Amino acid sequence: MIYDDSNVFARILRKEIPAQLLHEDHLCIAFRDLAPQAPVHFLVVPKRPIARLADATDEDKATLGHLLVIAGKVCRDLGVAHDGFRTVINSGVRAGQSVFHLHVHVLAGRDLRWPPG
Ligand code: DGP
Repeated sequence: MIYDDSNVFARILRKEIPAQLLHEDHLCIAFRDLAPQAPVHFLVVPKRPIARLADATDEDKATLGHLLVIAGKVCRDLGVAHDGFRTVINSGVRAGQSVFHLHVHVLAGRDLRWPPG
């Protein structure tokens, strides 16, 4: 899929619209989800323009690994790592992806059922 940089996460990355930032480094940012599905719900978003996980390539390996490391770090910072958290990447319309800039959802702070939706 061709990356379209008018999506809302591209605009947050360009600081055109605000977000409740939890982390920023040279590869990614993490900020709270606008429509939280758990007491803690944040997104880890790479700075690289990747539309979907389905579009990731070998060149994205380090970035993708970094997103998961940061997911765990932010959970430790928020005090929810010990009790448990869930990471989710929706890739494509049928999986429920609505913003076409790859992102990792991180949910915590309540019991999470399995399988998800
Ligand atoms: P997905 O459906 O997997 O593409 O998830 C997109 C998530 O992005 C959804 O949980 C709501 C969140 N979201 C959408 N627009 C905004 C926004 O402007 N700010 C923030 N912080 N989150 C947003």
